[in-house]
Amino acid sequence: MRIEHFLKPEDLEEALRADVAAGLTAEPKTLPPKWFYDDRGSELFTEITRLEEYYPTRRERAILAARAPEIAGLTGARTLVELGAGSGEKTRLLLDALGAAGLETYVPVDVSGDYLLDAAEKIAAEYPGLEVHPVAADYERHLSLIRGGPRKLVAFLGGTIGNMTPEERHTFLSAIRGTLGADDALLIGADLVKDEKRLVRAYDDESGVTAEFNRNVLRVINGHLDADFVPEAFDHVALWNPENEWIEMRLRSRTRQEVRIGALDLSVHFADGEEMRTEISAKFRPERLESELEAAGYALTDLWTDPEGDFSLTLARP
Ligand code: AVJ
Repeated sequence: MRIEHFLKPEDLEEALRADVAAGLTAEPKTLPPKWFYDDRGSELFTEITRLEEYYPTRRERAILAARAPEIAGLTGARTLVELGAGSGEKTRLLLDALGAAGLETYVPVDVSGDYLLDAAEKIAAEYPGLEVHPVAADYERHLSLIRGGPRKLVAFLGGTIGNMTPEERHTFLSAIRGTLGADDALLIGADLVKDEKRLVRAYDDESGVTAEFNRNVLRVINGHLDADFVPEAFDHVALWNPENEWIEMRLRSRTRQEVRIGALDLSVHFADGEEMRTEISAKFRPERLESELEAAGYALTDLWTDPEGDFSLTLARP
């Protein structure tokens, strides 16, 4: 199997350098969540999805298990383009249903080439007759390059849309819209606004896995940019931001400290207790999903939730 590459390893390193340089010299400091996911970060995220407190993954899986055949019937998709292709259990629910309804091609898109090829080869082996075309790309930058014939379904699952600000969502949804024809559709998984205690617990679990996941971004920077962050010198913080209706993860410096980023020739000062934002995870109301989709040129045609009303799956069309 061949991967189509729009991203070279150097491009990723360059993007990391630019993000870290900008984020650590900003006031307040920030780091984008996309850099959590090296091998260790991806393992930690998988562990998170199994935590009792972290409901989104199992809720989304329940919705897909119940609705995949309906989605197949409504879209009649011949190509599935999956942005940020995950490890696959949820993908398989979609592939099973779409496959029975005439799916021909699966295009998993992800930044991490190695992982992607592995996952794609497994799927190709399990679904004989399905064409699998993995694409290594940054779906925020290379959307227009991603192919897919007529009747395509673009899926963006997992609630990852919550990592974007409203402005970023508008840009992203509009860019996808630009690649869709009249018979195409967009499927989005989004977490819903709910009781604050449950939300915070989901991002600050008892066993500290999310805290380790959060600190992992510092290890990624150490490894790739010759930095000397001491991850243990930062506390994990998760809080609900009610104005923006998003969860924020932060790292709070336990002391006054200097960190050296060798590859950027940069020294960064942290005050005692200084907080650096590492992720937003927006939670939605159905009205908001509908209005944002409309503003980006779609009609929301279906919105499903799990029986508890925790998570949503939305089908939208041009
Ligand atoms: C993979 C982005 C959907 O926002 O819930 C899990 C990442 N962060 N715990 C989320 C995450 C902390 C997750 N997404």
